[in-house]
Amino acid sequence: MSAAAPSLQPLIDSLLAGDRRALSRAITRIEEGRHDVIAVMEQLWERRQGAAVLGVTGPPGAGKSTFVDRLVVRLRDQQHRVAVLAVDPSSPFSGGAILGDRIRMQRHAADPEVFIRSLGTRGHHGGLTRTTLESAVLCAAAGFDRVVIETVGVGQTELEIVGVADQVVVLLVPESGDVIQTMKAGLLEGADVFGVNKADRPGVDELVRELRAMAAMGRGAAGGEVPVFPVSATEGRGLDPLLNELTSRLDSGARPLRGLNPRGLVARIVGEERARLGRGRALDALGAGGALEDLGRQLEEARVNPYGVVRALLEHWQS
Ligand SMILES: Nc1nc2c(ncn2[C@@H]2O[C@H](COP(=O)(O)OP(=O)(O)OP(=O)(O)O)[C@@H](O)[C@H]2O)c(=O)[nH]1
Ligand SMILES: [Mg+2]
Repeated sequence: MSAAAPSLQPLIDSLLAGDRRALSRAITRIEEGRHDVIAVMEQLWERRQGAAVLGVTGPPGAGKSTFVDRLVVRLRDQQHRVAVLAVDPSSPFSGGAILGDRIRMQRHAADPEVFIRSLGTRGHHGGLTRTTLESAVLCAAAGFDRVVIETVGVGQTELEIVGVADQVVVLLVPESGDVIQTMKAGLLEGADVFGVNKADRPGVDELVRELRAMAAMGRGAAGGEVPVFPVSATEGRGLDPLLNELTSRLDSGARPLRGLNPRGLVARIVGEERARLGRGRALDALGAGGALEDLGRQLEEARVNPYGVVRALLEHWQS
């Protein structure tokens, strides 16, 4: 095991001691795509053991945050330390907070055993899957043994984001009917449990029937039939059966990072790092004292065609 850069050791030590600010700072480094994250991850990877990751996904406004707030109450009742990561795939910048999520989970803000963080990617490296995975592992390393990931979406791509989760709850509402029609296959493959939220409104029974029929025909993420629960997250109605199902699944059969394809992960990270190194080499070659410094200068003065310079660089490396 290689140690992280010495300057990072205090951050890692604070994180391992459960310090939420250190955890948040470490996650920011992930979002920024810092190179040193790899050494940090290497050092902390084994610490994911014992933590369970729960994905909550569904269309915008389905009530995910309201549900997560209730889920956190339940997990805290069970003495778990809970981290909530709210992912917004539509925005590359998290800025640290999504207002609605914060408001709906406000009552946990003062609880030192709860960590709430919005997650974005600055778009340079890795993308959201890697950001989510690495942040979840850091939460586990900081002693949060239940990590809840809230993410918008019902399509295959969005479900990939929670591919790192041990259990995935897909939360739907009657208004999302059209979405369901187009997303059936992806929905079923990605879900362990369906919640049909806003059951205090009309239209829920029909959607529950439709989902149950769909679930009976296919296989969910874990290979079994996916249970469907009508709930009202705001009123708390019908929530207990769903929460019982979820927590008992997490307690008994959590499979850390179930959806992870380790070969794919390594291949992707190596690709990213090589690209980064390649960029560095190209800049060196074109910079002061570099083999192609003259070309770099001409590029700056717009006297050469950039694509011609790319060709020259590639030829330079091949020779
Ligand atoms: N009637 C009713 N409204 C609900 C229920 N659950 C949530 N809502 C409302 O739906 C709105 C959206 O709730 P959120 O919890 O923010 O939904 P979300 O899925 O997290 O939304 P995004 O993160 O923006 O995608 C809020 O106004 C909630 O009060 C419910 O069970 N019944
Ligand atoms: Mg939300």
